[in-house]
Amino acid sequence: MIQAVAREFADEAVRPIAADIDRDARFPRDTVRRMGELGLMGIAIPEAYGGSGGDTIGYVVAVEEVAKVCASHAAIMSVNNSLYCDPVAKFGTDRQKQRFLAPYASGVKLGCFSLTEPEAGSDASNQSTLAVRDGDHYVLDGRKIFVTTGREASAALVFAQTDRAKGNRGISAFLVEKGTPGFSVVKTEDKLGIRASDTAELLFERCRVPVADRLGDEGQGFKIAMATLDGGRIGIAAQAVGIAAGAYELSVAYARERKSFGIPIGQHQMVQWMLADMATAIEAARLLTWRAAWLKDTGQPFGPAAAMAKLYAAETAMKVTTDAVQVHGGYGFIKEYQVERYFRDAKITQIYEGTSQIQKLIIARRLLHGTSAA
Ligand code: COS
Repeated sequence: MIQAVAREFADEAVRPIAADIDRDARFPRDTVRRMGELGLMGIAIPEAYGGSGGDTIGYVVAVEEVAKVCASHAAIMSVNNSLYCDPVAKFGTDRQKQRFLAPYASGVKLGCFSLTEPEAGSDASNQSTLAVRDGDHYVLDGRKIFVTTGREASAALVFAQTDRAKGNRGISAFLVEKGTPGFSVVKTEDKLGIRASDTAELLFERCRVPVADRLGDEGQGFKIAMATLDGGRIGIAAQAVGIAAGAYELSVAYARERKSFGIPIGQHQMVQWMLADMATAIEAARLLTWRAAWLKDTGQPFGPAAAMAKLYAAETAMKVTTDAVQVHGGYGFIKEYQVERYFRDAKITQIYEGTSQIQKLIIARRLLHGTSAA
């Protein structure tokens, strides 16, 4: 049912605007609000906290349907569901959930996740942002970059050092609302892909955050970030599957209709070869994604499975969209045919929420430490 809702919404409401919002780098406020009304912004969050009471499987099938049509909408959806609502639901106090979860899981407000810094990308524990305790507050100072939905969000989950000497065990997590003095958005990036989703730089200058708004214990922040990204990567895998599937569908349609040497190009073996490879890789990526989602839903360890799904799906999205442009030939290179948007959107799935290289590192570490890859 969730899949059908997402598919119908994406076809009817998103498809007509997808090219325009990409071209103009325009955040799609109306359709994002409608995603909230349809229950797509907090799919796996309990209904008591504004969510849909679904599960991770429901979440990934919905993300795939939306990404098939517009990867920007899928990115906005994925960040709110997995990187913001999920950790607040998992680590928040009841009071925090009332204020920082219910309006977000229902999509009335948007949340974002703010970990990355100029010197802390893949090396995520190398945080410079400081949170210094001052009575019943912390004072935050620092700069965060590449924050998806950073400009549009009403609250950010922010990671900062509370005790630099303790390294990753000295990082803590904070929920900070927009409008808090000292918290500002200083830049929005102009990007290659997912152009309708905003990617912002956030600045914290003597920003006072109540101790009550710290998520989890002091020093637990890095583990919260890592556990959150484990789940987030399943959503990005689903986004990558959707991007690949969308480009593949365009390619099949084009291969049926475009003629060369007197026959539809789909009858040429070299085109068939590309389409068959695309379909096979997409199916494999989808199954890895569903498997990771199922492991999460059934309470089993899922980090390496999520890394495998994200790695394979992202590489598949890049390969499939590259071949999809190739199937379209010169028409694939021009904006009118849409497929170039999928090609540009695919690239970020190999980078954000851990590059493909970081996914390999996570998978290899688990293998070498002798535990199951699941
Ligand atoms: N869940 C819970 N805890 C985890 C964890 C996970 N998935 N992964 C690591 N941890 C814990 C470890 O158990 C360790 O705890 P102790 O210090 O108590 O032993 C701690 O975190 C540090 O782990 P580790 O030594 O593995 O950290 P590293 O600095 O080597 O970093 C990687 C590990 C590279 C995997 C991590 O930094 C990473 O994921 N980087 C990519 C970040 C990313 O995805 N950025 C995108 C941001 S969103 S666009």
